[in-house]
Amino acid sequence: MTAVQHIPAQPTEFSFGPGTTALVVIDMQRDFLLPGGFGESLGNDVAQLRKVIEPLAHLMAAARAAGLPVIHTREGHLPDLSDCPPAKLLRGSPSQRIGDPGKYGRLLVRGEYGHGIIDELTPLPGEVVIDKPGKGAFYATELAQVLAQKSIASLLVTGVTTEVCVHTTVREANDRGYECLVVSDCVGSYFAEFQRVGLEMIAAQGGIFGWVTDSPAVIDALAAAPPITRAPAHTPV
Ligand code: C5J
Repeated sequence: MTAVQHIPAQPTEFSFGPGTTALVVIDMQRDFLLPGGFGESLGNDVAQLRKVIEPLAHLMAAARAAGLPVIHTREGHLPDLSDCPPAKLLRGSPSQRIGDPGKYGRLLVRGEYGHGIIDELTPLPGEVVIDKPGKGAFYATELAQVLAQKSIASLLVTGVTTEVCVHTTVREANDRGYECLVVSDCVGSYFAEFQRVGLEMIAAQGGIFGWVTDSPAVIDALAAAPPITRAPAHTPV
């Protein structure tokens, strides 16, 4: 077990054991971040999300250097869309729907180019990539088992979008007993207001389901952490 480290955060300092902490990178996929993907089909300006790439690349490098597991997620569906409920498939009036042919293959379909993680943040060999059909990374995935197997109790949460998949995942994680620190400059929204309020919601009410800080604070704490020794398995609730 490694010594507990502390990161300045809202609403209070975040305490974590580097040996029981993972970096989670949510849905940094071409479909959300490149023009012509699923995100743009919903009428969004993908440039809003691309601000996250550079700070997140630095944070991923720091996490890897410190020995933290980096766990990536991808939102998407089977080619026959059997895991995409009609409520999701048919909602709204997008210019294109999930499964339609797009600039990077069928939108939000596993195995298509657009479903892949952007080149700048490509997972390293051996890093876990969780494919999820929903917004939360725990729903219908093996994430809880992966975290238990790695003895993870705390999550540094990054990715897109702040108010949708990041929020849903942090809420799911909180209910399962994980302590979540959301890294403000490494999460992104298509909407500036949702970004601001989404972060405020996490840390409000004494940290109702998590903590919030920025990547320089996390990188400083990781750099100061002693070498990691792994703890026994954490059992999620
Ligand atoms: C959305 C996500 N926004 N990854 N997905 O549909 O947040």
